[in-house]
Amino acid sequence: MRLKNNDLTLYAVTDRTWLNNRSLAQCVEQAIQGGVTLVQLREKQLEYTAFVELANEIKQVCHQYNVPLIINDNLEVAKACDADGIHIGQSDETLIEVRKNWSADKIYGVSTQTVKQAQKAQELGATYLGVGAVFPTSTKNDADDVSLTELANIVQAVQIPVCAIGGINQTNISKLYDTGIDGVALISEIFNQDDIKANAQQLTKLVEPFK
Ligand code: TZP
Ligand code: MG
Repeated sequence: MRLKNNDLTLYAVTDRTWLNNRSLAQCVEQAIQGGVTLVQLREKQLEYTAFVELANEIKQVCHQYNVPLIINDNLEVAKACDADGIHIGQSDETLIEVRKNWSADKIYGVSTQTVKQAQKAQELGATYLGVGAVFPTSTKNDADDVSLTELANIVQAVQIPVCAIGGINQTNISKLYDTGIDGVALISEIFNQDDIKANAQQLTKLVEPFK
């Protein structure tokens, strides 16, 4: 599945911290039913076999709703489950290496924090950029800060779509309306919820200005 227009609007990045007796597949399905447009499976600890198994399960849910699945930072897993794309950070395997070892028609997302990094990622064939952390977050301890001015500058400097990430919630999301981004990537605001679907439905109204 390719990245379609508006797929970055409400981007859910997974975290199993808040499952509360639910499976990740159930949580992802509720998020999609609430209006999530893109899913990234982000697993920092899982070993290969368990990661592939989970990825296959999550892909089945995503594809049932025509939502692309992106794998965070693990090309072997992305290939094994035939995901729709991969998301890499600045300290991960380079975009050049990753693109060399996978199909050209896959989605390649890259985390960037500066205009220079953003321009380079675009030049090397990134499909979209994730920029952040735009607000304080307790989900990723080593996240760098990106000002809203730098975020807007990045949007201006590239032609590929850009989403913001980091500490975004229903209260602060409107601060991003003037930056020109195509959408938001959320972890805790999607998954740290008792009613993931109802909350995502609320979020879909708040992301309308990004379309
Ligand atoms: N990259 C930059 S900030 C961040 C990542 C993965 C964490 C975002 O999580 P949350 O819960 O939406 O603040
Ligand atoms: Mg990474």
